[in-house]
Amino acid sequence: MSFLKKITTAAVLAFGVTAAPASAQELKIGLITPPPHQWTRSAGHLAERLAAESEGRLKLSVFPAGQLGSEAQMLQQLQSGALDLAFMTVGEFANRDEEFNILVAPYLVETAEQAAKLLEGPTAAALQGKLGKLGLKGLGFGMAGMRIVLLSQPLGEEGTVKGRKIRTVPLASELDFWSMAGAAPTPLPLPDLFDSYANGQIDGMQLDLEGTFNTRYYDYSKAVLNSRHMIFPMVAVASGRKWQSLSEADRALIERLVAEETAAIRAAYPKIDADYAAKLAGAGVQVEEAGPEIFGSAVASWYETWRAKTPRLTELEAEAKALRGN
Ligand code: 3HB
Repeated sequence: MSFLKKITTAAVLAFGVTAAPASAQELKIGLITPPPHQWTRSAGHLAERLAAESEGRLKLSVFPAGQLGSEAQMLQQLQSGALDLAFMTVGEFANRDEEFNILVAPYLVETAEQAAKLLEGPTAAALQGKLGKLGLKGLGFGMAGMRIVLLSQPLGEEGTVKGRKIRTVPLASELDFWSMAGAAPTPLPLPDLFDSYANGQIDGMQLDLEGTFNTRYYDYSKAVLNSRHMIFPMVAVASGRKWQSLSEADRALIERLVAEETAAIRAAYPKIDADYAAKLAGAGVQVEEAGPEIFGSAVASWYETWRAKTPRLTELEAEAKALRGN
């Protein structure tokens, strides 16, 4: 073997580089979640599978932690074709189409298993069908863990979140819910959350067990309340513009692999929630059970308002009721 060939072989072994065909197409996926988050791991897994199954023709680069900007900016990039794929929260969709708000209705379901099933149901499919008018191609729903509440100070005597400044996702229905609970909702996207909490600009947040452990929000919290009060869907989308330019075979491949990835995410979250509950317990964090009473009368008020605003909510409630079996 020539010296040059030896060096090249060594480099390939060292960096695991496989020669991409000359026609390799570069695709980008954007997310706001940090590297340890399941959505980011799943995006990495999708990249590996796309490379393998397209035999190196499709190369997907992953941009986590809001590297490409906020979700509002990512949505614009998807619409212009500057970004190819994204795993997004429902925030930006809800801001453009009121019906997406219903996915975060309080206490729709009781478990992450039921949340996964709800996101496989007809109402979720109907909402996915509406993404086309936003210049996107919907590729399926993933999810994160059930929502919990963290507070920098314990619940007071009255046992509610009233009067606290609480971080929400920038989403009308969540703002409404917290206002109805007598709190002061403060919309903050995930990448901006740590500094605001650590600096005391907010008194609490709604998040999930995964983020609580990975970002060590428990260090700043006197109460970690396992309220499981909402589900938290993820929407996998492609740029509609980019989609048009792909070959039929590539579209079919991407569609299949993203559907498999989102299905794996939905299936994984019951265990992810349980694993992070165990990790928090292992770190000595006391996670308390908390029921809807911590929100005062917000649940009833929220349904009254949002049933009138979005008739489709009633359909989703019926699906959820059947899943809960109560
Ligand atoms: C959030 O609370 O903003 C959030 C949480 C996730 C994933 C994405 C966003 O687990």
